[in-house]
Amino acid sequence: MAKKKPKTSAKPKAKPAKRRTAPAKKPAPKKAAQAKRAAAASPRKAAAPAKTSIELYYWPTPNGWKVSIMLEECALPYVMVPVNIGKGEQFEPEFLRISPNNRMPAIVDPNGPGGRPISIFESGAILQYLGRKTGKFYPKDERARVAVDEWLFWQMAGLGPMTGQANHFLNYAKEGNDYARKRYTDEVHRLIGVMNKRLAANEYLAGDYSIADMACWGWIIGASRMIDLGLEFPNVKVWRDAIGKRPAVERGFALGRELREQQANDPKAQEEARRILFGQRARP
Ligand SMILES: N[C@@H](CCC(=O)N[C@@H](CS)C(=O)NCC(=O)O)C(=O)O
Repeated sequence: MAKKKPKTSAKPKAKPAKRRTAPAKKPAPKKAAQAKRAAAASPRKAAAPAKTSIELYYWPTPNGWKVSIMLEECALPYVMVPVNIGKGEQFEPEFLRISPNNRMPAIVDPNGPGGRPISIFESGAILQYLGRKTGKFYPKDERARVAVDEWLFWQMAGLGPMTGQANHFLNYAKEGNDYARKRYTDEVHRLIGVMNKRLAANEYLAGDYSIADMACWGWIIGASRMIDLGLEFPNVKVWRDAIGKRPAVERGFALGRELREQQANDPKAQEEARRILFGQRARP
């Protein structure tokens, strides 16, 4: 992950000023390299004043894109802190203090409730928080908000996990797993069918364009590799393409792409990533 100490921790009582002090243990060259990487990935944000920038702990995946897209849509200043999950950076104690589930994305907002820092893990919780904070893409009206929550939770509990499992069995654990492969690809097919019906009479999943659409979009990009949307689910294809053309979505989707590509082109790094990501059990 981040080769720097997070500016804040999950402990809400510590003073922000203290948390911003440079960590003595961290070697300066690594910090500089990381800052350079983050700046290269997102020059506009890197220039934002440190005191107001949200830290986005991130790796370019469908769950990461949800938050990079929301930050871009809201034009919030942020700094991207790479968490290389293929190298195991999600297990570093500094990151676990923010995200105890050893999963990215996570954010640290120096201007949280009451003007104090707050850290948040779980992409759905982050989207809701940013929606409440900015008043954007998450309606205040209770009925409209419930509709957004329905589709957001549908993604969190259904589309995301099922597509993730289907991808695992299709691409990483093919041998002798016919049952699992069928079970998860069927379920992805069913879920996208539900979405296709919803989008037959609605431009977006829940009223206006919202965090529910942002949450689903990256997963539909992934599912597009398994299913021919144009052939089977044309409404989802129209929705996917329209959202993909939004400039903020293009920027959020591009964030850190080069980091992922480096890894994809390195067979050794891929092997290490599989060893780290698969077969995780509780740690002491
Ligand atoms: N429910 C979590 C899921 C996050 C998640 O699964 N992140 C993956 C990458 S897409 C991760 O960090 N994996 C690291 C690991 O498996 O150790 C969320 O929506 O934030």
